[in-house]
Amino acid sequence: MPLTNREIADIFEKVATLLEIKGEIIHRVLSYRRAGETIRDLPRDLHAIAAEGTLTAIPGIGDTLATKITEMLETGTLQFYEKLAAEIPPGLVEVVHINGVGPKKAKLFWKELNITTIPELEAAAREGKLRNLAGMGEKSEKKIIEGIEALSRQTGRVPLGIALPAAQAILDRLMTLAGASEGAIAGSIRRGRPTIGDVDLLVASDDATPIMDTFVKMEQVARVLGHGPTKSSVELLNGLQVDLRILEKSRWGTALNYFTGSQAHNIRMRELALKAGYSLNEHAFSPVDSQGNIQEDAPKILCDSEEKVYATLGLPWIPPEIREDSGEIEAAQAGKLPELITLNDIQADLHMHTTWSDGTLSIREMAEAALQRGRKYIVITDHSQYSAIANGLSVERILQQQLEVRQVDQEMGGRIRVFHGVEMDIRSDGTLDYPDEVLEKLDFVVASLHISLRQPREQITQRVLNAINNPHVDLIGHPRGQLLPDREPADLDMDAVFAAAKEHGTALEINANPRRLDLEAQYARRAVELGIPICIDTDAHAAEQMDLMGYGVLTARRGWVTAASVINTWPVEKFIQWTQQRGK
Ligand code: DGT
Ligand code: CA
Ligand code: CA
Ligand code: ZN
Repeated sequence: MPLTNREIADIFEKVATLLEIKGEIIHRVLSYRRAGETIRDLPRDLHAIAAEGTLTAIPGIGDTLATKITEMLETGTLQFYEKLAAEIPPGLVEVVHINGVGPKKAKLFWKELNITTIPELEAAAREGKLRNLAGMGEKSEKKIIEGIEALSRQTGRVPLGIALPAAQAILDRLMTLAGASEGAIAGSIRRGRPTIGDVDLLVASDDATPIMDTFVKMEQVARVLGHGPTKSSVELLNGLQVDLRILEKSRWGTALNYFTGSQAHNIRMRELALKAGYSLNEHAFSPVDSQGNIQEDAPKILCDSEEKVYATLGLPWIPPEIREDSGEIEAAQAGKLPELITLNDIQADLHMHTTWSDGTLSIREMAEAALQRGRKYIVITDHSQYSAIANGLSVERILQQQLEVRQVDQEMGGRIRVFHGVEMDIRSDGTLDYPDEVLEKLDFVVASLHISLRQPREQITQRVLNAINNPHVDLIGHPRGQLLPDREPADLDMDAVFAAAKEHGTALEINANPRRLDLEAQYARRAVELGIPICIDTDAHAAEQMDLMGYGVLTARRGWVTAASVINTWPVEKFIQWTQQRGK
């Protein structure tokens, strides 16, 4: 079977890691690693590019790498990799990926203890055999065990921010075809889950064949996993699996409802249907007798809309984001579904960066970009001094920055208001990165954890509490510190965080960047139940990142959040009033 882009990317990345273990110069290591990353994200099939003879036009691919790609495309293997793998056990590539192990340690374990796989390493660590090696100790041994445990929790799921645009592009393409009358992304994407297992697409049409044929032949398809008249599955070049189902328009409602899920929600729906005398599946409501057997000759109820599916059960339509069997059925029955926040409710963005720290645009440019997107006010929140790699602001620089913010605010002439804030680090030792004399000069203070996220629960929770307890801190940014798909959140005592935030009226963020989506929905829901204000912020470092607000709104909707709880839905007067009440 010919290699896909992803498999070729994997080989290059393995080569990079093996070279690194070998002690090869970093420049060479990086050229393979970058090539791997580039190929993984490439929107076109390498076979097609090679056939055109334009491999070297790919950024980072020179003659040497192009020759290697050609070899893999033609033979399915790479001699250079095979030779390396004979020299250095390829299982070490996995070992290097463990948090707390790098190439040097992997080599040490291999040379000293002949460890070449993760299970061997785990056994050695649990038997206490690592702590006596050079540069190791009990603490680093324990860290490796934790790293292995974290790795085993990894999911292979894809962030929503990658899956949603990919799914939308395919759907848009299919909807241009004649005969496609309805189309939707269903499954976990429609429910706005932060990570996605596979993509589920639905199209309504009376003529499925040409749509199916187009689907399996799309340029971004790496392989066809199944190709049938009503259902096909493909794997994309980036590894994502996409299922497409095509059905008659008359069954659109039941199908969309079924394939949106969640499975738990579907089960509840089926139970309600049975109570009403029907068996419900993706095709129809079918009348059943008292034993629950389908009465084949009785007329079925077809639903061409989801509204009709819910109405048949005496329910109002339930927004997909809350279809998790976590109270939505009961709320619908009681007529108490929340009016969930929408993107249209968003008036402001209270967390963003400029060239003063690690952003790419000036204050003025960010203000213009936000204005273009219909924002009524923004807060400039660059990094504080502790974030040296992000060019964080010294006390002197942040005071200087304030003059520029005030000037831009003037220049914008009321079309958009521009406020001055900061994203202040909560340092590893739990102290805040600026003294109160500085904080009290700012309009809005975000405090965030950026480093030492693996501290024990008590210690890291105390850091966040220190920030909340400071009266100048208005918002905790990306509170749990997770990075999707696989970086675990910090081990925070969220009950303690909520209690403190409630006591001080401090807001908690839903960071809309799809790598974060933090707070996640279940925590946002709890916060809102407790009356804690929420901010949905893009944390933009560039203009386009302001367009990611929708992911934050989806996450909020999953958390049953209504506009009233979200500070940046408020008009600017109310925002100013709120900050004044907090002593600004
Ligand atoms: P994912 O792909 O893991 O991110 O999550 P989903 O929710 O997209 O799950 P998926 O793709 O397996 O199936 C899509 C929907 O189809 C799912 O949300 C509910 C429905 N479904 C699939 N299998 C079953 C099942 O065995 N029972 C029920 N009740 N519904 C199912
Ligand atoms: Ca799915
Ligand atoms: Ca699926
Ligand atoms: Zn930030």
